[in-house]
Parts: sequence; C-alpha cells; structure tokens
Amino acid sequence: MRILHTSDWHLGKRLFKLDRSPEHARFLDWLLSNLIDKKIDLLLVAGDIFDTPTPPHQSLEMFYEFLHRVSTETETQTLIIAGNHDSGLLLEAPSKILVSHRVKVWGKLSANQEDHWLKINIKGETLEICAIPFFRSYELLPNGEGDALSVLKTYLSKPRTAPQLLMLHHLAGIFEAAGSEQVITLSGVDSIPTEVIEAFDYVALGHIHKPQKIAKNAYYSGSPIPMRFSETYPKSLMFLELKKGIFEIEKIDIPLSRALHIVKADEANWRMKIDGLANQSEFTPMVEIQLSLTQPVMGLIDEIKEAISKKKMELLSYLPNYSGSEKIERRHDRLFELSPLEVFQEFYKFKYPDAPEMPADLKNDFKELIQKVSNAPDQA
Ligand SMILES: [Mn+2]
Repeated sequence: MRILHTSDWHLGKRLFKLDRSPEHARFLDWLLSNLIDKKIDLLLVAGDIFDTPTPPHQSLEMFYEFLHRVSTETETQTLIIAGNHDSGLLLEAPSKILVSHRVKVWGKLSANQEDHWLKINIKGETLEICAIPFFRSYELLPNGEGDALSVLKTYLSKPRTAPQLLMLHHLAGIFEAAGSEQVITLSGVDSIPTEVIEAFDYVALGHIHKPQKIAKNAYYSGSPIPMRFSETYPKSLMFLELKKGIFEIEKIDIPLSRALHIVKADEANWRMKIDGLANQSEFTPMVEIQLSLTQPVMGLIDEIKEAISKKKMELLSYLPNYSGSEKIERRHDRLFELSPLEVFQEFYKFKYPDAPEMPADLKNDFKELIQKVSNAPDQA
C-alpha cells in the first residue's frame, strides 16, 4: 500500500499583493502526476486546505477540479481532515457526493469516537486509520469539565488488529515553527505530548509549515509552497509504503515554481547583492529587500526596483531600517511560548519604542477582548 502525506495547502493565500494560485496550480499538477507515477493508493491531506473559512470561488474550483482529476485519472483514495484555517462544515458539506469519488472528509469532531476510525484493505495490506480534524478544547469537553488530553486519548485508542495511522492537525511534541502558522494555543491543549501518539505506526501531522519529524514515526509534511520570504528551506511531502505491516518512510522534495529572495544590504552594497541573485524559477521571482540606511534616501526605492526588474524579478517587500532607530529583539522562534498579552506588549513596544510601560487601561481592555474571543465558540 502506497501513501502520500501532505498538508497546509492554504489555497487562496496571498503574500502581500501576490496571488499564489499559479504556484498552487503547479503544485497540484505535480501532485497528480506523482499519484499516477508512484501508483499511490492513499492521499492524506492533514488540514488547512484553504487559507480562510470562506475561501474565494477560484480556490474552491481549484480544489474540486483537483479532486475530480484524482477521481478520474487515478485509483487513489483521498482522506482529508480540516485544519484551523478551514471551515470544517464547508469541507464536509459535499461529503455524500465525494464518497463516490473515493474522497472522505472529516470536518468536525464527532461525539461518536467510532466516526473517526476507518479500516481499509488495499493490495493485501490492512490499515486502521484514525482521522481527527482540528479541534478546540470545548469540543472535547462539551460540559466544560474534565481534562481535554484524557478525552483526546479515548479518541486515539482502539484495540489493534492491524497497523494504525493517525491524521491530526494540531501542535504535537517539540516542533520548530516556520512563523506563518496561526497561533492556536487558545484551544486548551497547547502541544500534545508525544507519548499520546507514539503507539501509532505513522502520524500524519498538519499545522506546522516547516517539514520535520517530531517523534518516532510522527511527521509534519509542511506546506507545499513557501508562505513567507523567510521560509527558504525546500518544501516536501512524505511518501510511505506499507509492506507486510511495516512502513517505509521517505521525504520527497516539491519543485519550487516561484523563488522568493531576501536581500539584506546597505546603501553601499545593495546593487552588488541584487546583481548576485540567481536561482531563476518558472514564475517571476519575488524579492524582499531589508536595507540598513543612516537616513532616508530620495528615489532609492525606484533605483532598487529598476535593478531588480533588470534581473527579471520583482520587488514585493521593501523594509528600510534606519541605524538611528533602536533595534527591537524579535522573538519569532519563541512565538508559540508567548501568551497573546505578551505578543501584544511586544507589538506595543515595537510601535511606541519611546513610550514607557503599556497603560493599564489598554492592558485591561486587551485582556477583556481575549476573554471574549476565547469564549466565542465559532471564531476560527
Ligand atoms: Mn497551516
């Protein structure tokens, strides 16, 4: 049995003014040809199909067109769970039609734990699959009582009759964030301890955009396209082959259809650095320039734009930084450790570097707002 595991497509995503749909279309073409070439039996999509709960029509069309092609051009079965960016109900709405196309969707957590388990037999191999869409703690604890993690464990455990595979869109173990993920610490289960998932023979994770292994047999496939300029590492997905009850696991790099470049330069060397940019891609490469200046320079941005367009690239993000202004230590790597209030305090410091402490009334208003948001059940 041959399986591909991917996640975090974020169809409909933009980077500043840039529409990413041509890159998504290339990825889906590439994915389809891999399903055919590798004779894939099972495609797992571990959440964040769309970038928003109300995706644009073009993104919906791209998604359903892809499912149609998988249905008509391959023998693959497709299993999908909703992520924190998706509307689970939107994904589940066409479920009855999708079944005849060998597509199964889990959009929302069901009170019946059996609904999340599926046993399949392909080519003489049997696999038990547990598929848990993104959830918030109140969905696990409808009465507001008890321990979310203990309830989650009851969803994940079933007497084993075959190898078991888990699909999950959440934070698990100790992970390295890419920075483009939406913080989901409000869910009450901040990071699922690896001992909860380690009984599975493979865990297909979604949510973190940097591909990585977080425990024995537990992998984030990462997003198929870079979501930000800082995501410079190769994007990938996971290929698994189940042979005689044992998984062979391999990472496959996804070709980059549009290069994103960061140029860190100053007034003296920006031209040389832009001239040194290589690595052409099918679609016009985009450039972010982080420029250290002593003072604003009239007309500089136009000169930079021209130099970049001569390289057949485009300036998408211009970040001048004046050496007179105080630098603020940005803690991107620690974002998931910070509370929303701490993030807000950092933002305040960044916005008003000369101000003393944040005023108490502003702090209290913010706390109240957070309280309201965390009590509103339908906010994605
Ligand atoms: Mn995501």
